[in-house]
Amino acid sequence: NKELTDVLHQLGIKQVNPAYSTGLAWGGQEGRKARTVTSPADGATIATVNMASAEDYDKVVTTAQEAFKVWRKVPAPKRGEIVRQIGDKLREHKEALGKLVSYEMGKIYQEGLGEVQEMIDICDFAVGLSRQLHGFTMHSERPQHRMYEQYHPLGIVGVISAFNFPVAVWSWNAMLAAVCGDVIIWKPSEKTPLTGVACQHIIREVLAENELPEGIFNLIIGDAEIGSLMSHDKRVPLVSATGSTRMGKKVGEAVGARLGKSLLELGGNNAIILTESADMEMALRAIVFGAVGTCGQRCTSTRRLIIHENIYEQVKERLLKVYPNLPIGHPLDATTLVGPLIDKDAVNAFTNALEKVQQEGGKLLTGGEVLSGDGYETGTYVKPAVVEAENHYEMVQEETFAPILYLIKYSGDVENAIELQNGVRQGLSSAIFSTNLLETEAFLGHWGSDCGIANVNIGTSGAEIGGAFGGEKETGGGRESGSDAWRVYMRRQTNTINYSRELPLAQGIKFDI
Ligand code: UN1
Repeated sequence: NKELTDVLHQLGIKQVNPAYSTGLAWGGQEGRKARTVTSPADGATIATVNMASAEDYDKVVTTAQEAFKVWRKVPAPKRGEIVRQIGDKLREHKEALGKLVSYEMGKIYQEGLGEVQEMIDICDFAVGLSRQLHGFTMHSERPQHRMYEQYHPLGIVGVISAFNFPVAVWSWNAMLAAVCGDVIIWKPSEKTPLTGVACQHIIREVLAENELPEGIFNLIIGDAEIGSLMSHDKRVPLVSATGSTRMGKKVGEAVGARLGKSLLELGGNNAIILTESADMEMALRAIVFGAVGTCGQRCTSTRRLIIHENIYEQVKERLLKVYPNLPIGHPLDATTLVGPLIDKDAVNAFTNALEKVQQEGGKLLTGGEVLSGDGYETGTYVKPAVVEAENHYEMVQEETFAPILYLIKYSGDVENAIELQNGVRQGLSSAIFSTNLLETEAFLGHWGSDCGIANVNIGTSGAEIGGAFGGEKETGGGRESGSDAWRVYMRRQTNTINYSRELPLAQGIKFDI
């Protein structure tokens, strides 16, 4: 595959079939499990990757600990300067990296580019932030005393990322952590390690040019075993994990048992509410992008549509016109809007969910087929599905990481729709399409949406990096990327300074010796 070879070359990955293990050792095969990475787009082998062993993990942690001793002493704005250089290199490699994301993960090229843009954006954000790691100052109750707080680097931040955003979610964590003075150990999904290797190449160059140790940003390619080592490891004060609720519970429990910090960004079951006053043209684009974009594999993907009964038939009709004509195909083909699912397991999850929801009484209106034939030989391409369902169905309560959109009817007041929208275990993203202020404010009010993200006249997916990203309930409660999400990557210290010659005690306590 000439195109892939060119892309890998541009990204500094010299061999097409390399054997990578860790960002530090790039070791050989001895004692390591090998994994063949194939593209969901055409099934071609991208690389054979050696998975890290427990010893590799240990080596990475030791190297990161050493690097931390250097990095934490670098002034924060100077750390920002390194992140600025990383952002510049990402700009240089945007097309190549976007292509690799698209080819390895299966999202369309436009979304691959979008993902790299998200990385560039968080770099810019982190550069500014590096001069704004602010704490408060307070007035002391004691005379000639001063109180203030400081934020200090935490140490090693473990990042476990998922296949669906193979590089962007790591960058949200890594770039903030880096300006905060932390060092990072990144375990990308074993399904998409090559994009991780490509990023590590970019970072290595920047670190070398600045004579900084590579252990500031570490990459470790491994399976759940490495994730478990990291979660139990006291040397890793913060573990940030993105993925399924099942995985997040394991990480949260292990980190919690040692009273470490975890930042969890887990499953979503995101809904769009369509009220009678919705602008239908706008809503339609948002719904389709949210439901079939990234082939339904975003944690923010639109999974449920809660529609007022008076416009229900109209919405259904419009969707049934659009869905059968969606261009499904190779993600690097410019006309494609729907690429493949990540692998056959994902296809099985898709078909099983459709089968089960129909047993529960759901009605499949369109889609659901696994495509075969020319261009679809991998068996990873499916036709996005629309299903009439009820909110309480077991399958509707689950997050199926595939393009299934459940249509749910509501009647009466918008509060009924909000109740349905909140009536799931997850709480990541939510949206309302309405031009009625009373409805939109009810949705945003304190008895409105219970999600971490609540949008008006915008879909559930495609958040900007400037806001804090994450959600409530089984979504895990963590917040990444913008706003003040940086605070979790630092340890907080309250300082009280006495500049008098007395030693008064707080609360007026008398204690004379
Ligand atoms: C994810 O799917 O884990 O808001 C992240 C969005 C993207 C990020 C999704 N900016 O859809």
